[in-house]
Amino acid sequence: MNITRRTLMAGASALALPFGNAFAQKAEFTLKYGNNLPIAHPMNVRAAEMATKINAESKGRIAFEVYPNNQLGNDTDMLSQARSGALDFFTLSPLILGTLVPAAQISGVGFAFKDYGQVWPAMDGDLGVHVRKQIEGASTLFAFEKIWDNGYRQITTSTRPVNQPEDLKGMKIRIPPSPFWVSMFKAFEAAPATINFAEVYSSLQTKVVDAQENPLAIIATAKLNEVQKYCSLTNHMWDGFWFLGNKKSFERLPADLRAIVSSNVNAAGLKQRDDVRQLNDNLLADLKGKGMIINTTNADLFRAKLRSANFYADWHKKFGDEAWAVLEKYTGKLA
Ligand code: X2X
Repeated sequence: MNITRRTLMAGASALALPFGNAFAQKAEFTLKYGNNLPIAHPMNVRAAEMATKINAESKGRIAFEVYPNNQLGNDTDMLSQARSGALDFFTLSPLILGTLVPAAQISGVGFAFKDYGQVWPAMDGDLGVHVRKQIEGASTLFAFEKIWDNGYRQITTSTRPVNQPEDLKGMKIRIPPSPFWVSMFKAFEAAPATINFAEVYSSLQTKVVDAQENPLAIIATAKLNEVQKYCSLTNHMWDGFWFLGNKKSFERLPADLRAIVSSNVNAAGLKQRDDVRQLNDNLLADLKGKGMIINTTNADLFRAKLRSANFYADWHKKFGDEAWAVLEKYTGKLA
């Protein structure tokens, strides 16, 4: 199904919330999945489709319910709900998951993946296996094989464009709650503030912070262009969303139902990747048309700044030689 930008923006608003609970009354298992993204984002368009497929393929034995857009609370709230089993599934950036499983942050190393030709072989290959093993070993959670996409992150501000690293000096920039993100923007000598995504729009609107960084699909679907003037294409990191499950909740399902959920979550993830890439590749004109001033940047300058701040060497030490070697197997030498 080829999702055009217009269909995406229009179609999602027709989705009833939470999606998928038409079957709740007679289902044996009601499964709740929460996320932090706007309804119009490809994550929720594909999640709604996935819920319908799971409910139908299980012949109504499962009622898979989707709670989008921070309906169940912010990322910090939903992570603790998923850990306790109050929430069955939750999609979360590997870097925010780093607050619980530090090793998971390795996929977000700044300027590591040159392009998607390096991202998917790593995340569907040995790096993904390594991270998923760490998640299962260190928490009550597991991650499905196919990570969902967020995209390459860009910096937006209400004050000035970011043309080179020096422009970040002292900049009050919002970043997601993650030790990795803090260290990266401290290496740029910015003034990072960790704020959950649920509070980003209001924090920018009230000038608690002057900047934030996200892929274009999120800037557009969360309407951040309404409170941000400049968009600087830094592509400073690739980011994804592990589709996390509570191990105990998932094990309560019989094997045939676990198989239906797994195959549909992974299949939806692959479709969502295509949608996100298509959207991220085609939103520039849209955002320009909405008044954003867009500039490109030279990644080598930002990479050099991170190197001079020992960012790569420090995180190499934190992740360890073995994990770093797995990363560099896909990215080439980083420091
Ligand atoms: O919090 C963010 O910036 C977001 C929406 O990209 C993530 O979930 C990491």
